[in-house]
Amino acid sequence: MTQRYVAADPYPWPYNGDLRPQNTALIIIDMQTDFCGIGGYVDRMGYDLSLTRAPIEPIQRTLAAMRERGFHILHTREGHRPDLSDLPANKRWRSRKIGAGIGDPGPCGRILVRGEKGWEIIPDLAPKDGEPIIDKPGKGSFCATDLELILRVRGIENIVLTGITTDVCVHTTMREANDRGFECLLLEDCCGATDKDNHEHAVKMIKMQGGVFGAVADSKLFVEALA
Ligand code: C5J
Repeated sequence: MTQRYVAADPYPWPYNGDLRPQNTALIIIDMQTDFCGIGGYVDRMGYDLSLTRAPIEPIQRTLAAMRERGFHILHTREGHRPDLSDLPANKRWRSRKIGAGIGDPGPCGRILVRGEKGWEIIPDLAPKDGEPIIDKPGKGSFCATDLELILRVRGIENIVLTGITTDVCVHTTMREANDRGFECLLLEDCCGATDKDNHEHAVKMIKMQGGVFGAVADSKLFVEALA
């Protein structure tokens, strides 16, 4: 086997140098209008959209490089059934408390409800035919979804994580994947949070204990390693 590594922190990734399109997936998490578009959930909560929009271009470049080389590409969307039967009462209560009630009407339709305008993935990162989209009711992409089954059926061992938000859905997904034995890499510039410090601390946490959840790199280093 030809070994291939990304110059990641705190170790060259993947740990065994087995980086191939056949065993490696890019997961793009929740790049939806609700998290990075005007009038969406994050905007309604009053956060600075430039922070959650910052990863759009780096993800576009990474996505193009990985599509070109035939890597597996998956997308996720956070959202709830229109009847809200999968929305825990405490999640709804907390979102209403901050003025952006999940399920309530807003400029982009009902907030975080499947089928609404705000719930759609932004056109800049639109999925292509054949790229699975995982609809999830929670923060982690493995909770109440068929993501693990799809990854196992495809023989995926390595996961490259991108999307928003670094400290919430991306981190939760990375932890879930790591616990299931997947070898994870987070691309720092391909993620963003509603708070800059939270983004930085979330990245730092990955690297503790020798890479407790995996490793971190930036997209330039990653794409160079694919060349
Ligand atoms: C949040 C997410 N932050 N996609 N969702 O509620 O991170």
